[in-house]
Amino acid sequence: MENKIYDPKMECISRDELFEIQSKRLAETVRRVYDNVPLYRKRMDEKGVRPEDIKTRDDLRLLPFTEKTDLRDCFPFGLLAAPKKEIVRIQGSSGTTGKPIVSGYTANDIEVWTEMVARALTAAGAGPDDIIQVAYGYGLFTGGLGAHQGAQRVGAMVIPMSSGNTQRQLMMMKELGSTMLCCTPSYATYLGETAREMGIVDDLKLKSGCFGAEPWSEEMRRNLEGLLNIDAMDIYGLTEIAGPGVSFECCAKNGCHVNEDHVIPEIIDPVTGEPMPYGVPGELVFTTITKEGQPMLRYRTHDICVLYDDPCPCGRTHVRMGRITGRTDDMLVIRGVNVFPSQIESVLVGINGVAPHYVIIAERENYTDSLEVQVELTENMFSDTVAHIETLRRQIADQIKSVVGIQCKITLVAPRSIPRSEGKAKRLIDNRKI
Ligand code: DLL
Repeated sequence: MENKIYDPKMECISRDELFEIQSKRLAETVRRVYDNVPLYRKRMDEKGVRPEDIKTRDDLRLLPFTEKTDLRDCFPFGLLAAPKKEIVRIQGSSGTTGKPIVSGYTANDIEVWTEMVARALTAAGAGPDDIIQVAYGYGLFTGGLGAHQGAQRVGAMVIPMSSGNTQRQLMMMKELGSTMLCCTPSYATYLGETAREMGIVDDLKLKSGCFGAEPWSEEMRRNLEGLLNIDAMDIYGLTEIAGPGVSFECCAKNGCHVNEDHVIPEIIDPVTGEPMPYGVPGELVFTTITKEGQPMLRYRTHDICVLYDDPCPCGRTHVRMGRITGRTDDMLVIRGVNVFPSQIESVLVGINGVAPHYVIIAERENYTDSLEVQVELTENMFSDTVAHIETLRRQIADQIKSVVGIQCKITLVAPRSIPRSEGKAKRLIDNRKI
């Protein structure tokens, strides 16, 4: 059967042509959400904006913003712009509380997303001769299935390993001759180090990889490229907009090209909400312009970066994002998993024996992130037996794992030992230098 390969023409069209396409698709999206999503209709009515006011891409600034809290408040289906029977897939990621935020995809949304990832993999050198090992997690998280679909679209052979099980990953990588790897950069580093320890790096056929889902640096790239003898490319995305492939790096390795025929990026001043020019750092905002299931108007990612519109030597005309240099909220990305301190707090308040005083400490050692939660014991618990305290520690660790999705180190400390603050409590200490 003929393999359906995407059309690369769109990535190199002139900025003027792109403007026309974006304007048309934006107007259609606005009409669609106004007619089908009560929240958007209400927000636009409050601003006095009618769908017909949105004629070109430049009218974007008239539209209201959307926040992660809107997804939580409308959970699970309140933001759907298509009938539920047209939704063929749900993906999700962590929200600010225990509840995940979810996104519904129509069959066409899956097609578009697949194409976006296929572009990313192609830019990283993938083609039908490749064997692509997907070591992102499969499930609600978009990494595994997203990379998988894109890899199939370029005609490659896919190994759907999912994350973890490092020895087995490396055995398969060696025996099947994987040529590309898709996973978080921290897990790739770990795989590389383990492969070095096992002395099998020279037996591997890897040539490149698409790494994302968490912030990483040029230093981390150099280290990873050296460990595995590969080209390490960045890939960015978020569940609310599509998943991986919202933007991706090309061979120039100078920022991630945003798939601008499907999403419109903006940089805004995080305090005033005013749009900022290219080249100035600020908060990244996306509007989807081809999504049917759950379109997003001016979605505030809270990721901080810069957009560049200068020409790229690769020939793609879509603007590029610089690396994510921080967040405007307190979300942490730990080994690709989004963690909000409020999720941890929601677990702690429901547990007897600990006081509502805690600190969350993020560390990065050997390019791998870890989280420690220090929690104060109550006076009563403090004088209990060591065995009871250990049971409590394990209970906290298990509950946090089930809500947040990652294992944290739990340290139980004496009553009143966590410094009290006179202002806003400093509950988060991020010691990572990214
Ligand atoms: O992390 C989607 C993804 C999967 C991207 C696989 C790339 C590869 P979420 O779980 O919704 O989706 O988390 C999205 O992760 O807002 C960023 O803060 C962070 N993030 C994702 N990719 C990158 C990256 C997926 N390349 C959140 N660099 C985003 C820095 C990233 N941060």
